Amino acid sequence: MTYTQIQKHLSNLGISDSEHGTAFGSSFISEKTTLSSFSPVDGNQIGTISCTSSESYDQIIQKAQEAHIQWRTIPAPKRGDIVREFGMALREKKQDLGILVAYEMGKSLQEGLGEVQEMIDICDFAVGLSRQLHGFTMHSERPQHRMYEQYHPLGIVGIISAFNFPVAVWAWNTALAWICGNVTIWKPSEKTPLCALACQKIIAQVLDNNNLPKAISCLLTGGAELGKLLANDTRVALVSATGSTRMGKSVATSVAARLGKSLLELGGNNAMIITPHANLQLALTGLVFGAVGTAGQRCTTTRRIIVHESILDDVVHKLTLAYQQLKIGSPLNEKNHMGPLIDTEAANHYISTLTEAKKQGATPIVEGKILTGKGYESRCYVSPAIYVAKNEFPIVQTETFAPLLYIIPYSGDVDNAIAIQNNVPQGLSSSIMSENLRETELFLSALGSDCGIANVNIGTSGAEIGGAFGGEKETGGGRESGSDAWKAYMRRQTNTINYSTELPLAQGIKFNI
Ligand code: UN1
Repeated sequence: MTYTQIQKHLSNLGISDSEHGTAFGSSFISEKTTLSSFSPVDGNQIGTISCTSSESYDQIIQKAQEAHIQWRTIPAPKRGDIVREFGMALREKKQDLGILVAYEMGKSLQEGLGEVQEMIDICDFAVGLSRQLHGFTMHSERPQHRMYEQYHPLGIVGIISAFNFPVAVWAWNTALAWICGNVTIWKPSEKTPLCALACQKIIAQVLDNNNLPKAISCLLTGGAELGKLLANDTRVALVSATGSTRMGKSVATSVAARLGKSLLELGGNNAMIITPHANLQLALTGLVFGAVGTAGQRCTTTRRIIVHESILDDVVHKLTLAYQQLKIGSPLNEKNHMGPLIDTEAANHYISTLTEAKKQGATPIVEGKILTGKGYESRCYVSPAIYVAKNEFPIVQTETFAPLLYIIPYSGDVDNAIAIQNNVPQGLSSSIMSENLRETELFLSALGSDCGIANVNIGTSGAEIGGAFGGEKETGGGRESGSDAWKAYMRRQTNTINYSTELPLAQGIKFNI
């Protein structure tokens, strides 16, 4: 795909190379500071966007509060209708937005389109959910009394998202937040501001077509200071943050200090266990996609494989062969399996991690490096690495957001592999490759994986939107996307109604006056 072709798709999304408005898609910025977006694909500057000033931040919050007053009075199924229209608009723009995601973030076009598909899927899910925001009813201990629970909107939901899923993670949050009657304020990664702007323009058009306030969906552009503003702002009822554990701890601390709500989806250190009962062909496919897909920049990326010693040589041999077949290059060329890392800083960090891993005692099986030459001018392309390591190495205990896979051998029973898999601070995704029921059921039991996601005969990445998505321990404990994750976006109220002529007290207490 040529740059001229890419530009055509950008202009279909209303993105020009110098964008000046951010909040509500129109000019609203008073500070001069700007953010430039560079593509890791070819190093080109794609566009420049104005940053939100603290003055405009306050105006955005006020507009969002006003919009919420109107939005919360609209019945949930009608709010669902708006989300349906958003899903339809995304279907129309799928190709354009998928290309922008691939070009600005650097993931393969297929994955870029897949990300937009996740947005469409969550919209469909949210539309159905808009008629199912159910609460329980209970039997009261008092005669002629009725008790039930209902769910109400929270107000403003702040969303902090990362560069690696520049559009889908926002959509998981917003689609649910909106049907629940909230308005949203999005602080996207400063590395992918144009993806955010394109999404904002699509939803702004849908809101406009329906004569609804555009501030139902707000956008902040700029650096980490904006995330901090959201975290400290008592007017923001819930802050949903996706990104590093370091960022999550800072958000969680600020939100907790004001007793606000937070929903955290942070780092993973995901492992695949391969037992002697695994179908190795299946394991390899899931493993290679899990380790090098999105150039190792998914929070669900497979970072460790825990392999039984009896099959270690076979796995290493097959994996090495598979890595030799990998094609690395422009993610817009569908022949390539792996595109670039997000920027040169990420590439340099990858290389210094490889050096550090060797220093700590890890042995390279496949060595990683920064690629140079034709097609690699952006200096963001790297080759993936496989190192044999011990789980207790400090470097293995941390998340490196790059295609570095550690092989950790285990001996004896599957319990030993499970103990290794759990012995890290993070708890997002996990998987076991085995056709032995005793092993797989143990892995899924309370004695098994301690992660939020535990898969059998599937890799660690590529979760469907219908399940609750998130993890335990340093992953933050939040759940986004499917199942009953919507409850995090609402406040629960218990109602007790007395339709008798008496006032009996609970617990049988008598209080006569
Ligand atoms: C993320 O990397 O933050 O499960 C989200 C997956 C994707 C979502 C990843 N559906 O790999």
